[in-house]
Amino acid sequence: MKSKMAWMLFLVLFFGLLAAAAGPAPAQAGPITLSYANFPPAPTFPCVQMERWKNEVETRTDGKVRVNTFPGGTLLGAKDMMDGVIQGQADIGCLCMAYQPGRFMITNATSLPLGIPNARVGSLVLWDLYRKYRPEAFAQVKVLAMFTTAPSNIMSKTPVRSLADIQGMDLRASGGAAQILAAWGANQVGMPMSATPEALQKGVVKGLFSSLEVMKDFKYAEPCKYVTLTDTVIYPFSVVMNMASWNRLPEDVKAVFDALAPEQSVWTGVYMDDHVAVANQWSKETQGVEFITLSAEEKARWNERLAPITEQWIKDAEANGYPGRQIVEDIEVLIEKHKK
Ligand code: 3IO
Repeated sequence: MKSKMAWMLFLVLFFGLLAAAAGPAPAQAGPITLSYANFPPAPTFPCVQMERWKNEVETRTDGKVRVNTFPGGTLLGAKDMMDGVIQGQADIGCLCMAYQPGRFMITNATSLPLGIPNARVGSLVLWDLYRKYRPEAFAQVKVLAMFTTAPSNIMSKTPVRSLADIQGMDLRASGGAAQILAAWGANQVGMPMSATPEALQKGVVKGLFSSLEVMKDFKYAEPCKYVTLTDTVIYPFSVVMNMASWNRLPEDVKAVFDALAPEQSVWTGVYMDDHVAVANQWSKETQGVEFITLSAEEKARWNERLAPITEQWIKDAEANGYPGRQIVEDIEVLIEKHKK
């Protein structure tokens, strides 16, 4: 009798330890909970698309998945996003690829001055480019969406009506957009969007170069009473997921995320284009912002300065082992395709 009890105790302990060593059971009782990090404040477009993705996922999985969102850099900051997600500090993160230009060579080619007309087209082009090349830069993560801003324009405290006005002006941008500012003769100051309100406020910069919805969402229309319309160059974004977190998901949830990826990309582009229109009207009507259009001759001078940028990028890309010319041609073809 006694030995039977001891034997049972042994069995219980043995299998108990075995179970503990194997880790938690894969079938969870409650919902699967995922953290989603974002760098700018909640009212801005990267966070608006994040909340939309969260709602779609929670609805389409019938509550099987819960997404906890962290806007404003509360979980990961602008430049820590990719590595933070790779290391598992967040399950999901939204990042602007322009903040690490060399790291995302292929996808950042969308921020060459190739004439992407709006965020809807930009997002479709970027998504297709990603799907064609499957860049090594994303080998350690699962990509959940890719989208772009609308083309960039100059927002400034003093008016920029000609190339002469912009010479040496301290203007904030990042990545491909920063190169374009430099080509126009501005003193480009590189920093993420999330650092810009303070830089503007302290006078470290006299303006910025980005998509115009920020005039409303960051209230830049208060210090920046002038917009110079250049409609040049987008900023590319991606949403990435930690690979182990992805691998842990059940197949039906993976299918929901995969189906949502291209939809989310276009949704964000369309939201951005619509929101730029809203912000422009708000800037003009309630903030007294002047919108400056360059004459055709003046715009030709600005464009002339940009002519060498793409050829130089192709050279650099090919020197680094990327099919630079093919990438540029693909982007040009995709722009025409998605414009229709
Ligand atoms: C951007 C980044 C964060 C929040 C709103 C935004 N609108 C446009 C951008 C593009 C960008 O990343 C940048 O740095 O200009």
